[in-house]
Amino acid sequence: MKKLLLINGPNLNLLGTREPATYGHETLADISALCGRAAEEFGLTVEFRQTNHEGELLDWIHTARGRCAGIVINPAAWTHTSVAIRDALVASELPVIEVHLSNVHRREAFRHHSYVSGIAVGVICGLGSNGYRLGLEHFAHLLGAHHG
Ligand code: CA2
Repeated sequence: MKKLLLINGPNLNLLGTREPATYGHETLADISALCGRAAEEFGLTVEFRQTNHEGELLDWIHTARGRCAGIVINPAAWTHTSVAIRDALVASELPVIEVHLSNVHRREAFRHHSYVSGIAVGVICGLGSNGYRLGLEHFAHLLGAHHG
């Protein structure tokens, strides 16, 4: 089984409780369940996590090296601020797919720049929770995992 680390940044624990016009009605638990089903379908295993603490996210990226085959990340607001997350992702030497629920390019100018996109295999944004599923599907292709 190919294992992926799927990590979510700050405030995403609030999903489904506020700002549904921007982020939809699904909770993070709903998205975790969706990713679990998609992983099974694509012959992958997924560790799905969320944190509001940047250092914790960095530690998870560091320990993914040698243990996981790739990283799917929604860095949330840290997308636009964190050189540290970019550096940790590079140091992991793992392929990275960046996911955003909303289309950041239709939103405020400060969301148009990402520190992660330049080192990612690809970026999916604006497709809601389906973006996570598509990210996992792409990893299944990249890693040659077998659909079940
Ligand atoms: O669209 C995305 O997935 C974002 O990564 C979400 C971040 C935002 O800062 C990025 O620009 C785009 C914000 C996540 C906060 O999530 C909330 C969910 C419900 C209520 C409040 C915040």
